[in-house]
Amino acid sequence: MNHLFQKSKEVLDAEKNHLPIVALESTIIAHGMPYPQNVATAREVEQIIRNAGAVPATIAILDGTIRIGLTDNELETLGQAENVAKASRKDLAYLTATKQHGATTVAATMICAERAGIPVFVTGGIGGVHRGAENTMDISADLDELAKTNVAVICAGAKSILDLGRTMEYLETKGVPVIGYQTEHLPAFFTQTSDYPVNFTVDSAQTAAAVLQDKRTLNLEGGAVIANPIPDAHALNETYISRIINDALAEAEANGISGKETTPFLLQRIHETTGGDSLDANIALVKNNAEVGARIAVALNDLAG
Ligand code: PSU
Ligand code: MN
Repeated sequence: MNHLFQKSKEVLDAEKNHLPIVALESTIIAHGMPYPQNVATAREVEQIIRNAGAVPATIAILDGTIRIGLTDNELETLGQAENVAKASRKDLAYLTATKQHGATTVAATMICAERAGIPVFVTGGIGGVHRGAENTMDISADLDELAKTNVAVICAGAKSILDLGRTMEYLETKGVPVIGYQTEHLPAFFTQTSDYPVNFTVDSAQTAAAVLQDKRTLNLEGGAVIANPIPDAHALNETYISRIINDALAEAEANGISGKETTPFLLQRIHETTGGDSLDANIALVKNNAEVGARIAVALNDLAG
């Protein structure tokens, strides 16, 4: 760690006491959910992690400092601010050098978590290969980060705004294990399943942790995806959400949306057209991921200790 980083007191105390720490991203707060549900969810997710015996570390850039762990007030600032940059790998050094705020994506959060010595990271969904990428070449930097940075990402799969088949192929090429948590298929965020099998299925947090531990012992660079389906009671109807996603994609194309704007635009449109159903689902799956991720962090910490 160097002068660009600052750990919260809670995180420093956790380190001192050898407690497991779980990293959390901030793009989901600043660009993935509307205010005030974004801040309320961020706080609840942190509490779920504490209740499971781990310590949360939400990661963001504030005034150019990479913060590992935020206070309640800082979460509020991030959730309310309208002009916080979406920070992926390419943006990190610019935002620190020019002393700006940044909300870290999965890719950037993985980098910061690895530098801070945190091996487990919980989010909602990862970025992936976008539909039509054979023309646009729009492939999220999250995938290449998973190829190089050794942090496990607990998520509910990826949204079907993406091309899930190509996303799986890309991860396979890069040697990133996609591990289903009590599921044999890649979950599609709003729905529990998809047409794409995961590489392996684990039934417990202990087995997931054992895989991560051996991956480290084998010195295998890169991360792992642990895909945890949305709880059944909160899953959306597949036909219904597919139609909404297709409409949002058509609208993005008609409006010439591209680059880093694409994902936030699609999330926002889906939220508007489902009248909040997608937001409820999103909140439920993130909380569920926090529960499972914290248990994996505890198990991994036990193995390492
Ligand atoms: N998928 C979601 N919600 C999100 C994101 C993805 O369901 O909030 C965010 C994550 O921060 C992810 C980023 O890392 O979008 C990917 O953006 P892009 O496709 O521009 O790489
Ligand atoms: Mn992109």
